[in-house]
Amino acid sequence: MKLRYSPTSPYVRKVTVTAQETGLQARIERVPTVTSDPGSGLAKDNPLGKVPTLILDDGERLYDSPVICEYLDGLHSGAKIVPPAGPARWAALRRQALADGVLDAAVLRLMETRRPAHEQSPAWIAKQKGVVDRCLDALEAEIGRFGDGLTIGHIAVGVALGYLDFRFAAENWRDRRPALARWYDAFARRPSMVASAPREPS
Ligand SMILES: N[C@@H](CCC(=O)N[C@@H](CS)C(=O)NCC(=O)O)C(=O)O
Repeated sequence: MKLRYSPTSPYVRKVTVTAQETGLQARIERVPTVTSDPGSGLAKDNPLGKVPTLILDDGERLYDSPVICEYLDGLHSGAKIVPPAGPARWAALRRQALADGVLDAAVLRLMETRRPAHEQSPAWIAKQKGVVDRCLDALEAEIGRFGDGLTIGHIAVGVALGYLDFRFAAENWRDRRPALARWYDAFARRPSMVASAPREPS
C-alpha cells in the first residue's frame, strides 16, 4: 500500500506512529505529496485534497487519519490500538477526537497567520487559541487516567502536543499543565515518536 504524505503533517504523523507501533511500516510505501500542487494527482485519490491518504493494493483509497489508523490496526495480530469494544473503545476514540480537534484549531490558527496581515482576523486567531487552551486543560484533568497501554487516543494526544511544540514553541503549553507535560515527556521518547518528529523540508 502507498501513503501520500507531507513531512510536517501531524495527521500523517498519527498514521506513521501507528504503522511503526503495529509493525506495519515495511508494508507502506511513502509517496511525498505537495497538497497545494494540482499536478500531484492527490485530488484523484482523495477529493478532499488532503494527506494522509492511503492507497490500498486493490486500488481502494482510504482517508482520513482515524480511518487509516483503524484500517492498519486490522492488519496486525498484536495488541490493538483501537480497542474493539466497551468503555476502553469510547475513551480512546473520544481522546482521539479531542486531540484531532486540537490539531484542527492549531492548523486553522497557523493558516490564518500566513494570510496577508490585513486579511487576518485577530478574533479568529484568538478563538482557535482558546479552543486549544480549553482542550489542553481538559487533557491535564484526565491524563492521570490514560494508563500505561497504547491506544489511538494516546497516539493522537502525543502527536497533538508534539505539533504544538513544533509550531507554537514560544507559547509553553506545559505552563500550568505539569501532569500532561510529564506524560508527554515520557511518550515523546518512544522510538515511533522520535523517528517521526516533524521537520520542515530543506
Ligand atoms: N481530518 C483529516 C485532516 C487532514 C488534513 O487537514 N491534512 C492537511 C495537512 S496537515 C492537508 O492535507 N491540508 C491540505 C488542504 O487542506 O488543502 C485527518 O485526520 O486526516
